[in-house]
Amino acid sequence: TPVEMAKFASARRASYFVEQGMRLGLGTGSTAFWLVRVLGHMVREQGLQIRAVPTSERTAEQARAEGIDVVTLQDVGWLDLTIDGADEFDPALNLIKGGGGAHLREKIVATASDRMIVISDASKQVDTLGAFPLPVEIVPFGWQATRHLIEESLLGVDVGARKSTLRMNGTQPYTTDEGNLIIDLHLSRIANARQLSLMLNQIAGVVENGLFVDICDTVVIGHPDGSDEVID
Ligand code: DER
Repeated sequence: TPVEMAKFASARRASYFVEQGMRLGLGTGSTAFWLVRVLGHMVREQGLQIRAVPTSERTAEQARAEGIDVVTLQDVGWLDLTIDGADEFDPALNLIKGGGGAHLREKIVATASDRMIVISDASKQVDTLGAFPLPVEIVPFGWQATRHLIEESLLGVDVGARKSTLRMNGTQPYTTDEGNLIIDLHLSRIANARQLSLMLNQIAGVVENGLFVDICDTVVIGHPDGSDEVID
């Protein structure tokens, strides 16, 4: 489909930044799916040698199946490059991530990298972050109280509408790879992403939020016709 072609085009262009011997962070989601496919091909057909740190169990499984050398962040300590998707990116290349429920490990891996490249399609490009629900990972202990504290904190910032939902997986609450829960914040526009991110992470029980501020270095946008554009 056109959207899959756009995602593939973005992943293919991003693979040009992968050098022999790199320690690479692998993202999570449907765009990162194509990155793992492209890298698997390069490993099997072109002798690419990389050590890859996945940002989720599902990316780890896919990467192993592709024949990619999967290691832990503990094994390598630091990464040369992380390539991951995003739910939204603004002109400053700040992101909302976490649509796929993996933003905690994604932010750990991205910030433990010399460079972060986001692979995306045009639907993720926004002037102002906030239309996409902002995921917040919280510990299960007393989660209703934590959710109430989050909602209360939003009264003090300019985010337009504000409603929170517990992310579900069928009839059960969704649990992350770390065994935590996710509260999705349905806002309208985030006037100050840095302020909101810092404020959310101060709340007891909050582990991490999906705002990536000053983390992404480059965004690659793929298009359905197979073309791509790189924004630094
Ligand atoms: O959950 C995540 O952070 C994903 O990377 C998300 O931001 C992008 O997922 P997509 O490539 O399936 O749109």
